[in-house]
Amino acid sequence: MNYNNILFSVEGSVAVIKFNRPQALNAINPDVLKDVNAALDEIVKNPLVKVLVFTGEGDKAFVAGADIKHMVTLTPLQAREFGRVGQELLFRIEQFPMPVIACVNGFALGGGCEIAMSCDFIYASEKARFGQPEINLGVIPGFGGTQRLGRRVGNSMAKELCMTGAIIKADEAKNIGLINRVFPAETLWEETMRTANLIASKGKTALKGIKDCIDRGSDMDLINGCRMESDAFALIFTSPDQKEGMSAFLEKRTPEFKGDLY
Ligand code: DAK
Repeated sequence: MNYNNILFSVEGSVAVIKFNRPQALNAINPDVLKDVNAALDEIVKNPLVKVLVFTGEGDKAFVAGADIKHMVTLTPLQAREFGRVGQELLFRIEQFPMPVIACVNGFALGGGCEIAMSCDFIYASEKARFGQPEINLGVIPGFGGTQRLGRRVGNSMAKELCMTGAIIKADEAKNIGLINRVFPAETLWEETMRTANLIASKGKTALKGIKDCIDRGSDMDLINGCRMESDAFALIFTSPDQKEGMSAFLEKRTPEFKGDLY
């Protein structure tokens, strides 16, 4: 399928969605949301894909937010619909049945920071900048920023960032726990793909189990979370990956994971 607002590719077992409106610093409008949803549809139909990476085209931005030119004239009902569609997409990314990495190459502001936070983890270049500057436009975050930021960095830090609209550098984002790692701009892509390919060499069923257990467990008490983990653990014993992984260890060879319960 051809896309106007993203670049979509599959490199081995890794799918890459690149936001591609560099003239507007990859700002998000409804057409971008449609393109991303369509690419996600393609990925779920492709059994070879095991990891998804989001990044931005150009050397300046991941996504500089929702498109202000689009939003300025919205009626309240249109604004609610834009927010609803965006939030649904971010839930979809968060619950996507494979690991999702945000490779943040520049500005990740507003909706861009929110998209990155819906990914499983964030790698960033030293040039990356993060923030929820909606307050400077007289509005509040609308794609889940008031909810996900506090879950990542604690409510008081989230309040400070959302209330000041401050734009922070990658090393500060790492210090507060918003992102996992910072790399020089020249090596960010290579390092991201190295991790993506490493993860893609693991078993798809076990990867999905880890993602589900960590995400669902964070809303549970410890006992129920551990019970859920036991059930997920048991389920993996119906996958050929469990036999393959354990047999390969005992036979002193590299496992070849092919199983897919999902
Ligand atoms: N939207 C549209 N265009 C944008 C943009 C954006 N978010 N960010 C940048 N651009 C455009 C600029 O207008 C400029 O276009 P031209 O003037 O050349 O036509 C071009 O990209 C280059 O930007 P600059 O010339 O400004 O570049 P600088 O290096 O000087 O500055 C900057 C870079 C990232 C600091 C600056 O562009 C900036 O402050 N951008 C806005 C960042 C921002 O405020 N982001 C948050 C947007 S609000 C909701 C749903 C969602 C949301 C809210 C509610 N519901 C409906 C419930 C989400 C809101 C947001 O994300």
